[in-house]
Amino acid sequence: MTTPKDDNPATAHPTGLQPSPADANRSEQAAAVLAQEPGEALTTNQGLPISDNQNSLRAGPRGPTLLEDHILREKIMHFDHERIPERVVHARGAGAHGFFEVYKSMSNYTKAGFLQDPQVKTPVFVRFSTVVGSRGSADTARDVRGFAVKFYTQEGNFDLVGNNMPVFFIQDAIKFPDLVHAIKPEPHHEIPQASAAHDTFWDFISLMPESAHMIMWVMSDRAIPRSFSMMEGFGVHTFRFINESGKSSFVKFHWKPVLGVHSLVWDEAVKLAGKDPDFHRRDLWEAINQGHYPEWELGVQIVPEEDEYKFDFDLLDATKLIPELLVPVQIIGKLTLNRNPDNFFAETEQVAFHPGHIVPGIDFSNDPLLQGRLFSYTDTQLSRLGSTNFHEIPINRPIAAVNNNQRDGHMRQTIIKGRVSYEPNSLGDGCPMQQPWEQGGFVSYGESLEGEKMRVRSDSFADHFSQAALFWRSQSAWEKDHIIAALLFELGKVEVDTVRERMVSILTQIDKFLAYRVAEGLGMAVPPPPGGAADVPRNDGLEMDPTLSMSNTRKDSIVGRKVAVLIADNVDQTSIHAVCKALEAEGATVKFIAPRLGEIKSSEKESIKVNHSLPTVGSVLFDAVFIPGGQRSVETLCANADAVLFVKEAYKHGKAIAAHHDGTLLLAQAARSAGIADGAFKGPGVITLSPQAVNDSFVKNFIAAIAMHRFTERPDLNAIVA
Ligand code: HDE
Repeated sequence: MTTPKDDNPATAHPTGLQPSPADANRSEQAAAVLAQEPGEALTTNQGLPISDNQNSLRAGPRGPTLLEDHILREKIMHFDHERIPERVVHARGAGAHGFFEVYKSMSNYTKAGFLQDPQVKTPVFVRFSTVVGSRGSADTARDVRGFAVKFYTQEGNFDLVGNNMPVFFIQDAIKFPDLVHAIKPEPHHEIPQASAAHDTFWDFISLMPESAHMIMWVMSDRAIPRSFSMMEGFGVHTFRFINESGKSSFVKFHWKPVLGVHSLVWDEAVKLAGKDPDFHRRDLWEAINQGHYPEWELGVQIVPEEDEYKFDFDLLDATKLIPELLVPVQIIGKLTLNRNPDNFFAETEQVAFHPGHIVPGIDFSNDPLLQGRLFSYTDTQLSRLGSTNFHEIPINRPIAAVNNNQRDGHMRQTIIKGRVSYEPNSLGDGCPMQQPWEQGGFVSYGESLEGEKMRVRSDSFADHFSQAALFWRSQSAWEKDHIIAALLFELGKVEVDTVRERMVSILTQIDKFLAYRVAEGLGMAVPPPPGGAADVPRNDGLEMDPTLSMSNTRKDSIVGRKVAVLIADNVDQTSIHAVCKALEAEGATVKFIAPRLGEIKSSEKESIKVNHSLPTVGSVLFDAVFIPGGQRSVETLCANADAVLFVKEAYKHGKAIAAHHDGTLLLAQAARSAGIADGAFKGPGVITLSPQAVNDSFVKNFIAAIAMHRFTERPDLNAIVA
């Protein structure tokens, strides 16, 4: 419905009110919008068409607003209630729709319907999240990432509510509120937001040696992923698979990203929090819009029930993983995200996950952390979504039929006919009826249990350091350096000396060299082991597991990578054509960055549309940089501090840089400004070619360098000021 067009101001408003002089002064654009062809009517929530959405109803042009204005009151009342409580943890997230396909039937292990037929595409909704920060915090904070998948299967919804790290801080759910209180902003001043670098967190952690393994993961670059599509996912707990004949095996779930596992470096993460706090959610959104659908393969580690006690750790302990060297991950299917949500609130915010949403063929283990979660998630949806009917919100609705005798409650949507709402009944022909296992009913696994009722932690949960040490030993040199730097940052922010000392004392049990380096960086002596003079006894098991290091991940694809091309007027167009076409053909995104917006004229007099001006971006938003030739273009860039910083910073962050012909001058300028006297960056991943035309090997070497992700081992990195 549009405002009626009428030249006579006296009759222009159907309300009968005179238009105000302000109406007459509206900008031309606003007038054009108001004058557009009739379209969908603007209405109240009762469907009443609205004739004036610009002015409230008042007594005369300058008089008070009338209480009678039901349209104003409805609109403002709804607005006042737009916010719902954010999730107590995992408040900040981004979601997407997609589908899951199993590669081969898993019927030997599980009767779960969605794991049987490779022809079946099971719809999914996935929500990624940070844990600590509020809804408005930055994406790139050092944190665990939530990786929650809702499978809408024919047998009901199955939620795999996991994280991007395979272990957790605590072994028993009863410690979860303490953990979260410790890591959230300190309650007296609400500082710091979205960060673990403060006293209460490290106070708690230093008193909870069971968190040692998880701390190693959180201090690694896994806690600052490059992209949601470049991180792994883990179900964390041991679950059970149960096949048709009732045989059970233990199972751990893994998501393996098709693009490999890649991270940011800390300086990038910090700068991104300012340059683009939405870095991860934007990356996901754009990848899907561009058709670069993020994909993960589903992997399972299956342990026969009879092998439950075969390991030197307990399968029920969520602070332990099963090393892939001991039980290889079998890849069984693929998840593809191919559709962005239509509405953030309706879908991503209102989606309600629950590890207790399982299907026949999948069951819980007795992991005490998992058992506690089974209570928490329904309870939290009640306070967040306000009603026991949250399952009726479209994003939460199963595609499987829902038939039961639950009734009424706030905001009930389903209108159930008939008078029968109890069971057993005869008036409704006994429906809905219980279903036996053979007909698809869920039957809990009949595990035999015996024991005294007690509050106790099993002795088999006692070794807190072996796997923390295994993780440390499995890291490459640069990963170890980054863990040390993270600990120095985090513990350096701690104000209470005794907390720092306790924490370094825990590190002595993981690795002596690690403890020494951290103690040295904090300006303190290496403290004795926790609780006294002797090291804590433990079982060291494997020397290392290569699957724990990101150095060993896939490095042959540039799909989803973003490449900045630095240009100014008179840039050489021919090299741009050759390089950019090849990059895009490999799935990378190319953006032209110039000192100003608008169009740049190449030396061949062609126009190039600028995507971003230098002051609005930074190298941290990109994975690689290409500097084409063109003498005057490069001279302009050399005189531009933002352009020089762009290149210098990209080098410092280990990114691939290609410079063609005169473009090498900007490289030299950046190196000199970084304090490298001879103007030559020393490390790998810098591809130059001068002065001949761009050739195949230049382009191929650049693509191979981008696929390497980061050259963190460049020898001159630490000397560079950027
Ligand atoms: Fe959660 N967790 N959690 N958690 N969790 C929530 O549920 C909780 C744990 C995880 O995108 C909450 O709906 C307890 C482990 C993800 O909506 C809450 C314990 C793992 C998400 C809750 C844990 C997770 C949540 C907050 C210890 C990895 C976000 C809002 C016993 C396996 C899901 C909500 C989304 C969310 C409780 C530990 C993953 C309060 C009590 C371990 C990915 O119910």
